[in-house]
Amino acid sequence: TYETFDDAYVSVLADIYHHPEYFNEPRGFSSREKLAVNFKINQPTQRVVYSRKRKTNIIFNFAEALWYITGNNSLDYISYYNQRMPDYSMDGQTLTGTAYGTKLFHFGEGNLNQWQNVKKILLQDPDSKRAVMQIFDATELTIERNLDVSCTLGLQFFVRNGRLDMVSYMRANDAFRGIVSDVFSFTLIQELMARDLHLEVGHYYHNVGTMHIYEPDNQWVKHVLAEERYDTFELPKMPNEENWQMINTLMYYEEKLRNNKLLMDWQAIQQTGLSPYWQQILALFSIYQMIHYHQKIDRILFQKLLPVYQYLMINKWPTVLA
Ligand code: 5HM
Repeated sequence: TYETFDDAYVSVLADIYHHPEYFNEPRGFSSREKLAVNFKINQPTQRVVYSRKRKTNIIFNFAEALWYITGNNSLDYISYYNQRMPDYSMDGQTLTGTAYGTKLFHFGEGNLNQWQNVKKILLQDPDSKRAVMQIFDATELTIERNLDVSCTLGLQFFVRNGRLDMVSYMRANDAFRGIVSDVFSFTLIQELMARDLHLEVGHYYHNVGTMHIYEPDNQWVKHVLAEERYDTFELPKMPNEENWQMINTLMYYEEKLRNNKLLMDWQAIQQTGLSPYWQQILALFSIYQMIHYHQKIDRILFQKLLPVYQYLMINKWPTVLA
């Protein structure tokens, strides 16, 4: 059990690195692994790693979580935030395994909205043990040379002691890279579901079939594990309000910023009708647009970011922002 994800990350990474059970090469990639790894986080809202060496990309984290939450599977969208995403796409337009949002909101042939199903079940029977959103789909293994098979099997929600706990189940997780964005996105989904149900966030439980580190990352992992203790921050909590409407508005502007059709300063962001929590995320996207398109950084806007976001941005893009 750990208080925050930052605590869990360093400890699990060290354990896989120093005490692997197996060395092998699935699909030809050398790695070390441990099977059936799990941990619990007491404060799932504290979902960021603050390492100076393994630099969290807070922009990608929010972009990916919102990609899931809005049921999007577009490669265009996600590759603007991460240039390596096209490597996983079979058709150059969508992602099939990694685009969990399509699974959550449009599952299978029946186009099932699993979010609504789970919400309904928990409203009817808060003690339920059936509130599962399935992600991995058996048909993914029947596709020849599939580049993108869901690593996540599913997410399970529990109302316990009046709070919303969540358990995630993954068949495979990269303990150095993938886990950082996975835990971020899953716990944000947990927090959004908690708000939907008017509950506080409870615990988060992470369960993984194979937790591994790829061999080319070994040197870098060693540096991260040798790092002195660094500063940590407090992330803001999602407010109790019309979050779906906020997300809708946020993503309306996100599309314009991503396509460089609009520039937004602090004043423009305040006039969107977004609440402060969501304004901060729009401000992050606006600054990322300036970085991505090599525009002059709006220093006033940057100064309006919460200290935690300023820290993460400078850590990731020191030469552009310092
Ligand atoms: O051969 P396989 O399909 O398992 O390769 C996918 C790799 O991406 C695995 O190492 C898995 O740990 C990592 N991964 C992750 O950690 C992939 C996804 C995408 O679903 C993810 N987290 N969310």
